[in-house]
Amino acid sequence: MISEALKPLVDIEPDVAAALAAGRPVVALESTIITHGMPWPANVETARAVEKVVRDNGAVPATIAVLDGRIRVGLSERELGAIGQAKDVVKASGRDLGAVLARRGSAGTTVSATMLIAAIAGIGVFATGGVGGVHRGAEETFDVSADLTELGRTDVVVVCAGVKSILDIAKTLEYLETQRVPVYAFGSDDFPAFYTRSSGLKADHRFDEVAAMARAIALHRALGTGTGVMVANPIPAADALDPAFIDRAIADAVAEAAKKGISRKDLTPFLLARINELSGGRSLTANIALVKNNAALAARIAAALRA
Ligand code: PSU
Ligand code: MN
Repeated sequence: MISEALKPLVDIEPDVAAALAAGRPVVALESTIITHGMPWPANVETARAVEKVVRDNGAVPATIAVLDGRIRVGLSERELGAIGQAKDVVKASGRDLGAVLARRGSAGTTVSATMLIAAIAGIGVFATGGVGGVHRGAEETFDVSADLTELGRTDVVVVCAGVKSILDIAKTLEYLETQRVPVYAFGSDDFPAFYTRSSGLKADHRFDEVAAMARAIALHRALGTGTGVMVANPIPAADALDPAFIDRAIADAVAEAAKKGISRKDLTPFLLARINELSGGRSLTANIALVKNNAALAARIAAALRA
């Protein structure tokens, strides 16, 4: 539900509004991945390709962002191109939205902000690449992404490829358990690690069929816990990276960030960019493949939930 105070500041794109009104499947997409997660022009090409994958799988895509002080649910091709190149676009998690709107700013929305906006717009399924999590060394820094607390309080299904080992994956799974967020792995016993199909840790629940997973999601919602669901979809085998290769790039990037004192909201974008350089672009290629794979699954889940 969009509150009266917010209504004048929210634009729902006509295609998205029509689908929501008719009960047809809609998939939300985030925009920090465009503004801070990938370099131009791959960011814009990917954003457009991901929207097409959602359409090809029977749902309407709604890329969410803040543009010039307005919450936008669904962007045009031109707008996707513009935010992918703009320099004055900040990274906004849920807590930043009020301030960005008040100063009529523009922002890429993180998983937490996108979940919040999707929920008020009535969109229940959201696809992304990787969610934030508990960072390595969090026992010192307390760096735990707001994505995890939002999953604990907002009833939106987030389809991701697991979390990458820039994070402490075991602590991230513990935190999700504390937040009462179920983790459903698709077609795997293991919780995936973004660039690779397994983190070496088991997921709580495995589903091999979209229909069965949608049934579990519907029942989870019926229980009224109010939490989201994390769907962890392993990267396709053909696109997965060699674990030793990518772990080295990640370890080097994490060490460099620590040496340079990079922290807080700058840390994840720094690590993603550095890993892309250190891997000679292979992390970006894998990232693009897994986001498309997640968009297709999210569209199928959204369709199954409507059935
Ligand atoms: N992981 C990625 N790509 C991304 C992000 C994470 O592989 O673009 C972005 C997402 O928008 C996510 C955010 O919500 O980073 C998390 O940031 P932080 O770790 O600062 O909470
Ligand atoms: Mn953080």
